[in-house]
Amino acid sequence: MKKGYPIVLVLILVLSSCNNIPSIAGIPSQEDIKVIVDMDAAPDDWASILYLLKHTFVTVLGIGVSCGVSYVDTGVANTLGILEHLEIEDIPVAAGKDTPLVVNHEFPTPWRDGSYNFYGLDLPTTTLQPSSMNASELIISLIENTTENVTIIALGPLTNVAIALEAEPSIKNKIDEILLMGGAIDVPGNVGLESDIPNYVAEWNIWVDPHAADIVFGSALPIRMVALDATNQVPQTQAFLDRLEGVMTSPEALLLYNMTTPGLYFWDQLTVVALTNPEVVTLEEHCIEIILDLENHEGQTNSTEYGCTNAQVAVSADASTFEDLFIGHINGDLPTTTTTITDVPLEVLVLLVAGSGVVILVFVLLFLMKRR
Ligand SMILES: [Ca+2]
Repeated sequence: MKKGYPIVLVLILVLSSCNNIPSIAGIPSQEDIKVIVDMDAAPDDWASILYLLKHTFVTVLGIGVSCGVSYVDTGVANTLGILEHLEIEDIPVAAGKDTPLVVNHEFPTPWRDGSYNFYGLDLPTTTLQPSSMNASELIISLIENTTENVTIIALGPLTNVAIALEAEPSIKNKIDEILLMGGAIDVPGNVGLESDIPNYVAEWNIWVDPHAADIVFGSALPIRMVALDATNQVPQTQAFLDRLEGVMTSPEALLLYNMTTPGLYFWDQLTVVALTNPEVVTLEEHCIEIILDLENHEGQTNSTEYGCTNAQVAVSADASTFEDLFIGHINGDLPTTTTTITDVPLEVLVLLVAGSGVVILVFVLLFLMKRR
């Protein structure tokens, strides 16, 4: 080995370690997130899909529709209608099981009937066809046919996800995380608040299919659960609509305007923003037990003291940051691959400057050795 080469090797090793520089504030460390969305085709689900479609870090591999707010078949047709409106024809949409695994719970009929008129959206009937597979088959097929790991985003009852996990447990090896909207920890549930069902502890998605939730939370997969505790802090407001109206230019932003209803909450929307920007919520570790058969507690996400942690639970949210990110990305105003110098923490700047100095030193040494 020529004299001087050991120094160069050491410097190269130092440089390699600089790859571990922390991610820059506001920018996710993972820049290509493959997701499969399973959702129940309500306006907040679609608004969330608009966000995922517009975000350059995210690739949507496919969409399943679960037995939730919409009826499954109308939910599939409506979702295809939105995709066709956006001229997107290469994302498969599949119908899931149209009832929960065990119980006969369902969302209130007037909510479900709203799917017949597209929840007031004025879009033509689609010519796109659903996947020939059902939703759980689609989930399995997409995971088995991609070389990379995926994230499952569940925005409705967990029926399809649970069926897929039970039918083909090997897919767990290629699932990075299940990110879901559901449950309540330290706030009341919304089932009893929004219906005559005397259950004041459960959240709708978990209540509709508690047995599916039990399978998912018992899967040992990493779970991030965006609970009512967090979504209660992001209301859909007239101020949000007014702000959106003042800036909207993209087709997705125009759709979002018609999908936003003051008085509701950004349930699913907060969940997908937490995918790309985890800092928008505050997480706590919990051991979540799904209550299956205690009267008027079915579907409660009970945080127990005696189990091991099985979920990161979002318990609060930064509404201002959420709105900035949600509007910015859907309208195409926010860059997702660059950042400003003011966003970079001081310690990262120091590392970057030090790293640059090392690079210059390596080139000088190489230059000097070549001259010998
Ligand atoms: Ca939903």
